[in-house]
Amino acid sequence: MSDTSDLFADQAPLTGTRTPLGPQAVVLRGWALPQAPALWSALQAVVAQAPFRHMLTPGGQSMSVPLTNCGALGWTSSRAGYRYRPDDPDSAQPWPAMPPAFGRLARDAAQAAGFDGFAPDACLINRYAPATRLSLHQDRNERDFGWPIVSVSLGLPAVFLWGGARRADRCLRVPLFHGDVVVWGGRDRLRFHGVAPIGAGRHPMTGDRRINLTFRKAG
Ligand code: MD3
Ligand code: FE
Repeated sequence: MSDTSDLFADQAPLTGTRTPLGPQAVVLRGWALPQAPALWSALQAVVAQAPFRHMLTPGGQSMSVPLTNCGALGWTSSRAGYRYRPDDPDSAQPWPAMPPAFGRLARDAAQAAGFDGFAPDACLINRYAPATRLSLHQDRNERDFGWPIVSVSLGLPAVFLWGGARRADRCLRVPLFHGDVVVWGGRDRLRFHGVAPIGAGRHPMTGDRRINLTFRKAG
């Protein structure tokens, strides 16, 4: 487990810049920084209603990254497979509503990246502890791949792995910091991607965690 505090040193001068990852994928550096405290407090209300939990993979393993959802639909994994559902399987209640600050940020970031009219109905929330990772995968459980995905990083930094159309394609390693927003759409929507093991560290807002919000139009 590497210490990533050195990564923080490079963060401030990047704020406000754009890092293109592909023809239709871009990192908006620090885009969410002004909203971060509001996002954090809205998140506390979401997790009070729908706590983070380790879901089972279709193969029966416990996922190392605990997750929860808000919005009309939530992404779930179980022995039966991956699917979006309107209810939290743990409580049998609807997922918490999408906080207005979440929906606005996702719409505005999508627009800034050239995708007008993005109205996400699902927000998947991943929580990473140091040493946890997300292995290479594609996101293909959504109905219409024409809509982009918007991701917001909070807390500890991560190295995002950005691959190609095939699993074996080489990955670009992209550092993502607190407040960074990434928008992926069009031809880049089905690329393989993952998250390298999180390094040890402490962030003033999240403690020793990284939180990632991913906004999707799933239904
Ligand atoms: C690129 N989450 O939940 S963010 C996921 O940081 C996921 O928690 C990562 O991959 C995380 O599925 C990466 C965003 C992300 C989401 C969907 C994508 C990147 C994507 C779909 C296509 C290409
Ligand atoms: Fe993904």
